[in-house]
Amino acid sequence: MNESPSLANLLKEERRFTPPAELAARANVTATAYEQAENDRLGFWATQARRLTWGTEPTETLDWSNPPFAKWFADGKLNVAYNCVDRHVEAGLGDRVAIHFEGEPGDTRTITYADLQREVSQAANALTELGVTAGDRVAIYLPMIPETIVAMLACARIGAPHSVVFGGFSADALATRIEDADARVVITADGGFRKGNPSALKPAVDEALTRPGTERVRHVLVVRRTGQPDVEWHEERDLWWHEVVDRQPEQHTPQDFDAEHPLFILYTSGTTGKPKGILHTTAGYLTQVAYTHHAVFDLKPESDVFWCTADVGWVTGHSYIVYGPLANGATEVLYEGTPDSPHKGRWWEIVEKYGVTLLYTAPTAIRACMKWGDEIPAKFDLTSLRILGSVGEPINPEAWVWYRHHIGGDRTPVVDTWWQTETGGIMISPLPGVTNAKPGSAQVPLPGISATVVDDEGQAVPDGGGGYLVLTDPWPAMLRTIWGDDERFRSTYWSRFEGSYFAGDGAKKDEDGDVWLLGRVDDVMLVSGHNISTTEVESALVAHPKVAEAAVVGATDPETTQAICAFVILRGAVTEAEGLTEELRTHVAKQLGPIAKPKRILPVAELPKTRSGKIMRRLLRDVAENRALGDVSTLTDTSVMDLIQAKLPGAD
Ligand code: 6R9
Repeated sequence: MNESPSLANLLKEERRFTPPAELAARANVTATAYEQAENDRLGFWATQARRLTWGTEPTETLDWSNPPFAKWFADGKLNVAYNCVDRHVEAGLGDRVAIHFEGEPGDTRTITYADLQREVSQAANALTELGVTAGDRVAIYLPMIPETIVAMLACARIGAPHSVVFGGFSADALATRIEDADARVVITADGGFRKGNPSALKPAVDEALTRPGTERVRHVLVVRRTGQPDVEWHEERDLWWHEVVDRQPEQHTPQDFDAEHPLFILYTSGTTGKPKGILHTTAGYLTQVAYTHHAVFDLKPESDVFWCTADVGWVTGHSYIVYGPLANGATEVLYEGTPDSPHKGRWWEIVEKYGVTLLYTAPTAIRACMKWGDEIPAKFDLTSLRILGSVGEPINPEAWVWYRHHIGGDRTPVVDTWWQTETGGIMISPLPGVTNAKPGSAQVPLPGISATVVDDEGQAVPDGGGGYLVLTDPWPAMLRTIWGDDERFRSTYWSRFEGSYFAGDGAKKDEDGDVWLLGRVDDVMLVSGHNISTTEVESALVAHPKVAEAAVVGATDPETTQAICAFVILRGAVTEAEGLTEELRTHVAKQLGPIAKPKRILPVAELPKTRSGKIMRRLLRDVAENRALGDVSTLTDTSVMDLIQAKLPGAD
């Protein structure tokens, strides 16, 4: 990308939404936080660290003497599970609901903080009995059930870093992750429920453990969730969770760990090479996830009901289902299944049932709901909602406005939160009681976070310019390294721009200095000498009333270097009438200018996505360039690609 011109500024979005006066008046965080952090960034984070209960208070904030290896609060000690559970019980909040669990088949459990304390203590005792000690890695391969949270907190309690692997990943993906982390115990379940059926998990573990490199796994702890018959059993190795955990004492004394003790490893697939084990540590991580959850969602723990719909196997689940909300003593919903099972209103039914006030989801889910039709959420009482969040991809302005209107009843601020597995917590986001929101923009770095947009030479671009998003100062929840590969950590994130963290995302700054994320740099297209972001063309397509979702890629083209090729999902009742693709091409040209007019538009039924809902443009590029498909192992549903390829001959 070295000599290519900066991203063109194509999209014009003029809509603005001010914070509701009442919310602004009672907001946890006001505009002064920016000033405080600006004046004394480290002092600001030292203050935030006081949200936690420490065994030994830290006297130093940041040690950056050996960049890019940061140490935060290095001489402090604490226990993460104590902070997420026990201290709330000690404060007299044992009866507060921590988790409203809603299983896909409709079974429910209500777990208070006192219940959670007992369960986490028992699980910690069980792991200790199995020989797990501080520093040992534990792989967790579970559905979205309370035991997943309990298992993670139990690991944290005894200082055993966990590595959660998506329940949807294959035996191969699981084996690679077990091997790389050198895990000693795997926690799994017989299965989970998905789209109305039990779906087995244990067979993938059995298969993974036949692969070389996984021999050091001593035990597999199996939660009984579906009750499927004929679970294969290895007598020496396998143990039922209920047999081992339920008989344990309900007390467990948490031990304090160093602030920089490893908390978890989470693998990100990346586009090439073997998955990167992103390492997060104890106190800096917990400080930032607790602070951001408090600030961005304006959490009032005594009255709010928070619901993050992410899978626990994604970083969003780690930070905003487990560690952030529980450190803050929140009440939250945990839902096992998919949004459309058994019907397309399931999520809204859950919001109504539990009186959810704060909802955090991904653009892909919002666009799916747009596709299913406005009448579905309209059937439910969603008036409890007061703040809506978005994460995972740029949210197209049209989807943002739909979310605010159809889900938020035009009352709720929408917070578009930019961050990564690597950043650990939210980095760029509006504050719901402060920021005048712009649909489609994550807008401003949070207090205490330093981010900017630079050009190819690493110079900050002026307002109105485009380039690459970088983080210019270390932050508490930053990854500490790639597990076992310091050199890859350095070269991946810290070598492109001297002294700054390169996030890998294209971005622009508008005239007010607000940041707009424009997708992964690898996805940026080069068309007749202009860099064009896939995000902007996708947003223009989604702004057309007939389009629910769009994925845009640049396909090699002899005349223009790359040609814009768009895959679109049409809204509910719209059919593929003649002239539709032409209408859409013209619409994009009108919105963004002729340079952005797609050469080809292909209506499809589904798009290839990862488990966290990100569109895998790389596979669409393979299709558009008539190549064999690359690695599909992190795709949710591989049949999607067959459907798309089957449509190709009739394209254009
Ligand atoms: C939390 C998470 C990170 C990548 C990131 C960027 C994209 C996430 C976004 C967003 C625009 C947002 N991304 N949030 N892009 N606006 N609000 O998603 O972590 O799975 O590691 O992905 O996701 O491209 O670099 P992760």
